[in-house]
Amino acid sequence: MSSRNLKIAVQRSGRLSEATIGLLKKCDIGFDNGHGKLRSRAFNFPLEILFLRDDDIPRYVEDGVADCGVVGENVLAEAESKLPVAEKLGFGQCRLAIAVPRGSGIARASDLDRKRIATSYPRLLSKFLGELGLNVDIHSISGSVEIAPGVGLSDAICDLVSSGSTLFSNGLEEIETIMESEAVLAVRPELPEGVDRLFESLCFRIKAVNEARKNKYILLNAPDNKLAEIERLIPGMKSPTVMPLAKDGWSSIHSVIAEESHWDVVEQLKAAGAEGILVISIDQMVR
Ligand code: PRT
Ligand code: ZN
Repeated sequence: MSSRNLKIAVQRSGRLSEATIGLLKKCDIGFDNGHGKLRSRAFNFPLEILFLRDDDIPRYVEDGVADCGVVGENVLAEAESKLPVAEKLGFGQCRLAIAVPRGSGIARASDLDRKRIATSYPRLLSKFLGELGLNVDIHSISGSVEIAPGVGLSDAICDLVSSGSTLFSNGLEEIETIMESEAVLAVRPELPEGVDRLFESLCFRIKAVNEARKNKYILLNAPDNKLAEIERLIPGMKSPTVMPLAKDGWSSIHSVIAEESHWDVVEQLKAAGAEGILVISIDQMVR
């Protein structure tokens, strides 16, 4: 048994909070995340959850107050954090981009020389512009970056974009992407003995949940003379399970298929003679 709990830092309230809490719950880790809580102890896994502002998470992990944390790659990069990333988590996707007012005549990064850019990401922006040899006036502001050109503070902005609707509704258009980002699980490089095993168990569960999200379980009935074609469509993890039905000349087939293409496969299965097709979500999957 380990001497103490594993401690994980998560965003208290913001764009990553719901997905992070959802991920831990899908790992069957139960805890109370009641409103305004700053820390919580899981009841069925030796885990303590610290709820923090996302910008503080790299520092808390580096200082060892938390052992690991869920945070955007953009935050780690802006903090110039050297923390290793144990898992990419597949949510919180966005990009850090430079945008300009539509019709400004600024079409590419090289047009930004001697211009003013407002951003909450001054380090990443200045590194990007420095590599291009551009001389730009960076205004570091902490929020509402998208209104800066409209109020005359800057000629361009550098901010996170996901759907693009914020840019659009502020009359802005993207001209350059500086980095792509998603939420990751960052970890302290040297975990104490015992805590390292807890962290491995947590990663094992997270991997199983993420793998499950990308796949579906499929069951169907098929006439035996169509089995070969149907097995080719759903090869599964090793091979599909084929079991005879009580009705002569028919079999039941079980397999796993990729979530992203499952509708196409279901159509092909139907066309190939399959019947009674059931598609079921998987909670956890270990290859
Ligand atoms: O309070 P705290 O400091 O914890 O939160 P925060 O306000 O600093 O961060 P928050 O909750 O806004 O974002 C947390 C993390 O979510 C970011 O660090 C990114 O890793 C990730 N993420 C993903 C985003 C977005 N998508 C995103 N679209 N973070 C911010 N935005 C903002 C963007 O700044 C802009 O204002 O959403 C707007 C653009 O969105 P679209 O959809 O209109 O393009
Ligand atoms: Zn923040």
